[in-house]
Amino acid sequence: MAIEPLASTTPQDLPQIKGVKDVPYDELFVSGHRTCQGCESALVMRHMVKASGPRTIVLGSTGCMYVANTTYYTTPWVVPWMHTQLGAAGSAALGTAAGLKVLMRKGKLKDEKINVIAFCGDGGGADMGLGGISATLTHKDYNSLILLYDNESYANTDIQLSSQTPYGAVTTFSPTGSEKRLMHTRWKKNMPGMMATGHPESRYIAAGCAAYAVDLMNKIRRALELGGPTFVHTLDPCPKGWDYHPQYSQELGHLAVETGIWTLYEVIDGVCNLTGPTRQIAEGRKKRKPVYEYLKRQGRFSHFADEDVEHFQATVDKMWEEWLIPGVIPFTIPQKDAGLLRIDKRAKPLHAEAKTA
Ligand SMILES: Cc1ncc(C[n+]2csc(CCOP(=O)(O)OP(=O)(O)O)c2C)c(N)n1
Ligand code: SF4
Ligand SMILES: [Mg+2]
Repeated sequence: MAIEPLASTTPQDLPQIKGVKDVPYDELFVSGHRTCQGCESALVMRHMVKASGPRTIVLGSTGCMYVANTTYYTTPWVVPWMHTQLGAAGSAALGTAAGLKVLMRKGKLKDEKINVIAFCGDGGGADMGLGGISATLTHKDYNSLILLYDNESYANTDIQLSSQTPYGAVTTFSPTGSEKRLMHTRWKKNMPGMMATGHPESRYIAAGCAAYAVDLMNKIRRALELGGPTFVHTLDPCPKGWDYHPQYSQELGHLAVETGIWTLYEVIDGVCNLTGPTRQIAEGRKKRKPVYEYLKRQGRFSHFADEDVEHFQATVDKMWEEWLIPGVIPFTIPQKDAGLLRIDKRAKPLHAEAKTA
């Protein structure tokens, strides 16, 4: 017997959600998973398919959102779902979108809009699968959304360090010790900013957070409506990896944005719009909270000394005060009145400095 799509959502039509009353009733990611209590990545999955509706195919890279969501004989996915290899979200998205297009052109599938969403974690997307995602974002003839859910570690294999792990955080690969308080001192890689600046064929790149559910669902919808290859990056509090009580997940999502550590924005056809509290902060309508408010709530930062908090704060201040677009594009203008294209002649290449030292 043919299974009819759910009637309450019009598959082709994904209007922007104006308020909670507009949020679709249908749940397409339901019970039957084993994610931890308070797992925000699971909430991202739920919001993602709620926003995209039933005519969606989801492809998932290895990680918590694969393993915990596919226990033998159970699944929370109401939409078609397929596992793909850890670094393969980009190629799975492109291959599926291309396959659908061919089948429709040959008349083997009804010609209709089917949303293709491939998700990956920060390990799978920002580290291992970066090249594949980048390649997919250049193929403008194929419609797909890549969603990177970022819990700031390789969580599924017991919280290892990734390029998205924040400065100084404890992971199983970066424990604190008496010899070395901070094992990890690299700043988080700016994945959505990098995708936005480097991929002119992608019409839509965004950064969101499940704590701002309507904002996130609208970003998913806009990506799918604009079409072509698109990318959304979410910051997802993870009680196990970040070491806090599960009841605080939403609060930590809010604090990440309110302290300016995580920025909410979307880049549509090369135009950047800050959204939610990020926009209010940038416009001076809201004051940025001190980063300590966020750091002190998580066990992974409990070894921080005052100087570590100060360094964290100073780096976030720099993102907001010196970057070309606050919290988004990490270029600075060398001389305030010089215009964008003039190169600061005082800047020497690093090797030149090494020679004179
Ligand atoms: C090629 C490959 N290397 C290593 C693994 C083991 N592995 C499975 S899940 C995982 C962690 C993935 O981290 P991330 O993408 O951030 O997703 P998360 O687990 O945090 O949800 C690793 C290393 C694998 N499945 N495949
Ligand atoms: S370890 Fe973190 S990301 Fe994984 S299921 Fe638990 S809360 Fe979610
Ligand atoms: Mg991860």
